[in-house]
Amino acid sequence: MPLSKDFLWGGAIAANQAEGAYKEDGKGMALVDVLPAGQERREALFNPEVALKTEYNYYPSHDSIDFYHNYKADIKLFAEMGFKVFRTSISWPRIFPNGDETEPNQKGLEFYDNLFDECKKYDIEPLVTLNHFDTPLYLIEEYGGWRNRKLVDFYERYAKVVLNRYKNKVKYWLTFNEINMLLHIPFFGGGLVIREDENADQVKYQAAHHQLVASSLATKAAKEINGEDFMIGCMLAAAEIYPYTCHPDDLLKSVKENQKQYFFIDVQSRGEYPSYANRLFRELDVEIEMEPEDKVLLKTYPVDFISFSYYSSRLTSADPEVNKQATSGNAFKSLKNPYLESSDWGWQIDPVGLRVTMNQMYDRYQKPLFIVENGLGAVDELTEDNTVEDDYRIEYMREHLKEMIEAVDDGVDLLGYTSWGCIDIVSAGTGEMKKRYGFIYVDLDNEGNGTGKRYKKKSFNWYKKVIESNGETL
Ligand code: P53
Repeated sequence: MPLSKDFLWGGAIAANQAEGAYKEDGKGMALVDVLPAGQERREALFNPEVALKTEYNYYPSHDSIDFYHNYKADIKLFAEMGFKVFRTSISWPRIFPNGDETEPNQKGLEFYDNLFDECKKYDIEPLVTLNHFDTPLYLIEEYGGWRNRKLVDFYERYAKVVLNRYKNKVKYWLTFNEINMLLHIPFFGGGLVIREDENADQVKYQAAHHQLVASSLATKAAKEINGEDFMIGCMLAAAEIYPYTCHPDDLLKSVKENQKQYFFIDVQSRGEYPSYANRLFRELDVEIEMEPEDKVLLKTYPVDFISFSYYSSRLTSADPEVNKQATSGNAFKSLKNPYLESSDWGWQIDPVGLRVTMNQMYDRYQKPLFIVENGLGAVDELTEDNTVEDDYRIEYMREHLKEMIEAVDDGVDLLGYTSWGCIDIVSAGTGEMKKRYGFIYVDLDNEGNGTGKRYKKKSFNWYKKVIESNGETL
């Protein structure tokens, strides 16, 4: 078996999709707190200017699954499955409600103390994202989100506070969730509201530069606070982009599209802007404004490891006519791959693509990888005896884990695997509860009705055995 005995098995959630308690104990509003559910959410995500002015009937993040009050019982269930690691995020506006304060909110800090202590009780290593789609709303309304360089300072202050506070409780940190999401859903990733008369690429890449600098500053702070005891990672929404045909133009197109994804990690891991960015920026008419010290900073403080989410591969063509048929099951547009099946939400299922992606990333960076999201969002039905026969989820995960193990056998250094939404939570993309990923069913519907009770699905016991056997029994 290629997996080492200290391989970190576990599951992942994010504060804004699970905690609820959106105003409790002094928490400020996050950008997700103004996003509705369902079809309205898609519109809001791509038209945030309207969304910010609209009163919706229901906001899924306000209560979510109330992890804020249920975390003890939930972590106990994770421990029962044998989790060695639990990925969650710290809600920035719980710590700095508006984002630009100088003093943190003590109640917010206490919550995460208690949460991490609870993990320690079961020897579960927390893996903590500093910013997962929940930039404080005030920083968007008052400063324009990540287009404003001031956000770098606010983020640095926040990062220093939490890195210091939890230095004896948390070893693994991620600076930004799916940093490349900024290009695809700029409001989610960067709190950006882009006007029609602006060069959107200019705004996005400038904001990206700010996040890249902020990420390096967090890494710098981490090294100063806790030296080598911290492990700091970046996080990419990864998915190899395949050429539609073997036509050389299609291959070239896929190479170029892949570069656009890897751009972020190239900077975070190698510590400098990649050479292909010169031409890309020229063609997009983008000019990055930098402070004199930025380049040295990026070079001096790269990440220690590279984490990523993987749900499916993508497909692109050099022929604009063909590319018109690309559809988006999620934030990423893709052509239909005739060899693949799709999930209930149209995400194409490609386990081999995980092995491909891992090989590509490891070849490129030669740093340990960490799969921090992977899983199947599906419609689950609670049976009469209070379980879910989610064989489709087991099948999805089994096939992905097989390929993951193959990739490790290929020589990829992999720290761990945390499946996405180990307990049912609100979907990021659609705001629905109906799109479930968990091993644990939560009795809530799309409008927030239900008891909120937790039930073990069939996959619960399956995953427990996977962990127990360190991946031998799939
Ligand atoms: P949901 C789109 C494409 C790939 C990853 O997504 C994405 C998204 C956003 O929808 O986000 C990540 O909940 C993200 C999680 C999110 C998960 O994928 O839309 O880091 O917050 O929940 C799954 O099905």
